[in-house]
Order: sequence, then C-alpha cells, then structure tokens
Amino acid sequence: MTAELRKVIGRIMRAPEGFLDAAQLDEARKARRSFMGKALAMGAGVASTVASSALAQDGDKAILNLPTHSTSLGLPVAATGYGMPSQWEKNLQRRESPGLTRVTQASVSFTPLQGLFGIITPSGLHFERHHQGWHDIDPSGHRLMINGLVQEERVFTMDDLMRLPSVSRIHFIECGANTGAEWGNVALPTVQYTHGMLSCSEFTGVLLSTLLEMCGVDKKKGKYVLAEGADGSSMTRTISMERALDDVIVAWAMNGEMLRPENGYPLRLVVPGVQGVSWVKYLRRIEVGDERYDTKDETIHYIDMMPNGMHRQYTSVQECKSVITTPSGGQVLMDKGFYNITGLAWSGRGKIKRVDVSVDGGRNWRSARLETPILSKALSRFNIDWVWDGSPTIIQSRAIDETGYVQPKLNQLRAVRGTKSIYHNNAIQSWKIDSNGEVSNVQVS
Ligand SMILES: Nc1nc2c(c(=O)[nH]1)N[C@H]1C(S)=C(S)[C@@H](COP(=O)(O)O)O[C@H]1N2
Ligand SMILES: [Mo]
Repeated sequence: MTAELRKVIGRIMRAPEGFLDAAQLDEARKARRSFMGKALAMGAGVASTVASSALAQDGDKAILNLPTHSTSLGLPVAATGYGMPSQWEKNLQRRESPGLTRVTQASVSFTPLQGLFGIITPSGLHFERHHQGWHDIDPSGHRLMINGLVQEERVFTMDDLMRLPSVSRIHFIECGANTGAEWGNVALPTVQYTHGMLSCSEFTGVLLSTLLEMCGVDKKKGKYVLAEGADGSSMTRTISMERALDDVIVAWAMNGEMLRPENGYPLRLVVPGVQGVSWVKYLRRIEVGDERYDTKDETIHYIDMMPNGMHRQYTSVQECKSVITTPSGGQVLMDKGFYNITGLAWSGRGKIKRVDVSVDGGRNWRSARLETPILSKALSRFNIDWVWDGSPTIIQSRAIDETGYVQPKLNQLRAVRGTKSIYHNNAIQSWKIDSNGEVSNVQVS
C-alpha cells in the first residue's frame, strides 16, 4: 500500500490567497474526483504541485507544442527599473483580516506564510503593524537623539549613523499578538491569519551598544533604555540595559536595501528574539534611565491576562514556536500519495535544535529535516516526507530550542495562562485533513 502510494506525487491546491473561494473549492473537488478516477484507472498518476497547473492532467503532451516564448524575442532589459514578481504570482499578497480593527491606520497586514519558501521574507510581503498609520519620511531631515544617563547627549543624522561600523544579521520579528485570536477557540482559517504576524529578514545597522558607548553611557545607574518612534502613535518601549548592550541593532536596511517605509524607513530598532512592539519604527530617540518607564505600550497593551485576573507585564521574549505552512488551512490535498510537509520554527532564546512532526494527531512524532543555516533568533525551515493514505488525520509540528524548551500543547499553555490572553500564544498548531483532502484549523487537547 505505502510503496504504491509513494509513486503518486500528491498534488496540493495551494491557493496563494491562503484559502479557496467557493468556486475554486468546487473546481478542486471536481478535479479531485476526476483525478482519483483516472489515477485508479492508470494505477498511478503524476502531476504538478503548483496551483496554476494543479488541474492539468495531460501535461506530458504539452511539452511537444512550442509556446510563443520559445519562438519569439523576449522583453528588453530594464523594462522595469525595479523588478517585480511574475504576473502569475499576483495573488500572493499581504492581507488584512477583515474586521480585525476599526481603522486601517491602526491595523495589521499578514505575511502569506503558506506561499513562501526558505527563511527570508520578501520585503514586499513583510507583515505590517501600525498603531497610527505609516509614513515615508525624508531621511535628510530624520534625527536620532540619545539622552538621559549619558556623559554626552547627542543627535545623529542618518549620514552620521551610516558612517559607523555596521553589522548585518538575520532575525525573525513576530508581533506579540501573533496567533492571539486562537487563545479561546479556533478563530481563523489559514496560516496567513493565524501566524502571519511573523517575518524574517537580514537587517543592517549599527549596534545600539556602539552608540551608547559613543555617548558615554552610565552603565552603573543606567538600568534601562526607552526607545521612541517618530510617528503619531508615540510608540515607546523599555528595554533592559543588558539587552541594549547585547545584540540590539539600530537598523536602516532590510534584505539588502534601505528599509521599506511600512517597516520604519529610515531607521528602526531591531531587538532580536523580542516581540515586535519593541522594534520601534521611525526611531528618533533613545533615553537611558534608572527604572522602567511603564509607558502605555507596556502597561495597557502587550500584557498577559493571567487566570487569577492579574496582568503580567514585560513578557518580551518570543518563546519557541513552530507551524506547518504546507499543508495548512485552506489548502486541498488532491489525492493520496507523497507530500513534503514543510514549515517554520523559531525561538527568541536562540537556535532551533529539533522539530518533530506528527501526522496522527500527536500520538507519534518523527524528527523533521532542518534546513541550513540554523541561526539564532531567526526562522528555521523544516521539511519531512509524508505519504498520505487518504484517511482523515491531524498534522502538527513541535519545536525544541537550544535551551531544551519544548513548544507546549495548547492545553498545557492554557493550564498556566488561561484563555483570556491576547499575546504570546506559542502553542502547537493543529491542521485537520479531511478524507476529501480539505485542510482546516482545529484545536486538539
Ligand atoms: N513607531 C512605531 N513603531 C512600531 C509600531 C508602530 O505602530 N509605530 N508597531 C510595533 C508593533 S506592535 C510591531 S508588531 C512591529 C511591526 O513591525 P512591521 O510593521 O515592520 O512588521 O513594529 C513595532 N514598532
Ligand atoms: Mo505588535
């Protein structure tokens, strides 16, 4: 049975949008029925895994007809000064979750994790979280001030900063509210919406420690720094001096080019391993102080409601977490057979050590292949072979980081945290696969 199924490359109706609309779903079901009929008749079928050709069943003959692009002149260079994705990929978009927020200036657009490969998020698909809209700030007028418990308070221009010794490092950024809607019940259909406040990029900038040293920071009295953004949201977050002097970057570049305006152009803080809110965009001021600042973004927002009714403050580190991105909610497995299960794992405390995958609702676990590089406080990509026998099942991934911390089950997390939280949900995600191949979001104990 298994050896036979292995010959069949399972086809996935991927839907770059993350989910299929009613008409597409109908088409998938029809195609699935006719494919299953043919596969049975032929013994085994071969087909592609991409959405656009998922329905092609006689693709082998197409290779004989030379298409126009093989017999004509192509486009000249520099048709576009800045390259864009193929027209065939136009459905792969950041998307807002309808009704999530009242106004689109204080909103989120989610990264389409289901359509991405490897660990780097293309800059145009990096998720956005704005509290008060975004701006495209003229860098020549932008300044960064460092004040407070320092020998010399200073104001830097962008030119001043970009002359300094820089570092380039790959890190994930995850909003503390990522997966927040899932605390109570299943709330969202696709991985884009459940986990898409997550991106990973190479950031370039000057270490905050370099700037603090230049200003003669008082390391004895200075226990904290406050980071402040230049937009109207008055985004301000306290960061411990220990962390500020460690790996925090005052960054101007992302994935080889200057930051995108939505992501903080011309300057943002990169606080590796820490929730997104501390990655202050449009960074204009760092103040060194002797106590925590208890700003609105750390007393009212980004706090955890515990089961005893008390709020927990300053949960900053994003704990070890993982999610299967394919197959994931909204996709459809078109037939039985071989599939590559793939997903992402990350930890705010360092490197990913192992990712286990279950294809039977958590009873048995196998270790997935981790792709290199495996970097500290960055996304790691995992892959594992799977032969689906066509029966309904639940697939899950569980990550373990280099500290030995194991990603918890939802119920283990709820036992400690209750169900009233919004932030910091790093539970194991379950995707249910129906006998008709449809994948959906479920919660299991
Ligand atoms: N100035 C400023 N910085 C900000 C925000 C903001 O609204 N204004 N949002 C924060 C939050 S809550 C998150 S999750 C990250 C999102 O960064 P991104 O939009 O680049 O994904 O930026 C943080 N920094
Ligand atoms: Mo956030």
